[in-house]
Amino acid sequence: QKFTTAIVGATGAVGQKIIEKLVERSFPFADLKLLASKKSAGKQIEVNGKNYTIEEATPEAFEGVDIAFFSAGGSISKALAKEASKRGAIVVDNTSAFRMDPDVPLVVPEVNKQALHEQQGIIANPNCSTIQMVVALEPIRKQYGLSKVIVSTYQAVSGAGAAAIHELTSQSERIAEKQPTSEILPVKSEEKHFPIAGNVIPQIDVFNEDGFTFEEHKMMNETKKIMSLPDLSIAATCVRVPVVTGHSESVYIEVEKENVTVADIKQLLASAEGVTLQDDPSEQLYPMPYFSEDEDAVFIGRIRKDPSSEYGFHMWIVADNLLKGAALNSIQIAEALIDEKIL
Ligand code: 11C
Repeated sequence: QKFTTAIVGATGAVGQKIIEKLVERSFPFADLKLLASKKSAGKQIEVNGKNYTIEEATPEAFEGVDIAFFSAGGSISKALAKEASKRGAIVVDNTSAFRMDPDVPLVVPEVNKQALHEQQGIIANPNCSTIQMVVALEPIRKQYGLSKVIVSTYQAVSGAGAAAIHELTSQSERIAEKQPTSEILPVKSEEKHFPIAGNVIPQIDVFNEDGFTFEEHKMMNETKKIMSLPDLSIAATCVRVPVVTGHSESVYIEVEKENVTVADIKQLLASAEGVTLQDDPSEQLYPMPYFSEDEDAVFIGRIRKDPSSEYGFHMWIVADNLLKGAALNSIQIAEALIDEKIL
């Protein structure tokens, strides 16, 4: 069976990766509808040797569509996702528009594939920094329980879009001048902007009244929802670093069982779905974003026992934020919908 597949935001960074991955993974698409804003309508994109014309994303464009990947920003998803599902499509939404809606499953297939059976037309793809963390935490939770998570992120600029990538690369070329123009980071709509080349910025998205940013809230709330752990003790600090692609995370966890060793955790993660263990200090083997680009796996290393907590462990988690953090996870959701005979 083949499926009429739409991609909303086909010209964007994630949209392009979705197209690449659909082809690479031989996703069974029959017709492909590439949708974008009016500005991009009429442009041609070649997919697997065939030319497709971009159409404007309108409610009517979803007639006959079986599955629609949305990656064009929250306001487009809010305007069109329900229109698509009303016309019979299952929507996999890559924005934060519906993630915390109790009627919308928030899915990372390695963790909570079963939640897909509760779908009512829209499935949310989590935030990139959340996805890579829960892939690492779920096997540990299953085996040893999980009571606490403290995460600090080192997030690549591609998470903030093509303009942020340009800001980093153009500032890097002129780093000696120390007079960079900054218009995008940390948040385009904010009053102040700061250089990212030669800097780290402890702000991703806007601040909440409690002093945490929206990105930090996403990590905390989405993790609880995906892992079905509403009472999990979790806190996040999200930081932008001068890396183009690949989010890194320093994660402290506490397990519930006694006498768990580093060797136990390494053994568990070595065979965990979606994980590549890179952990050998004697060989200087640990994950780095430079080497995670274009890779599907979530890389884990630097696993250590906490010196003062019987239940505490530290680890370092890296993944390509545009792939497992976005395009790849969306397609894995669609593949799981087919496997589970929902699509
Ligand atoms: C970043 N995590 O790195 C953000 C990008 O909610 O899907 C992803 C935003 C989202 O800036």
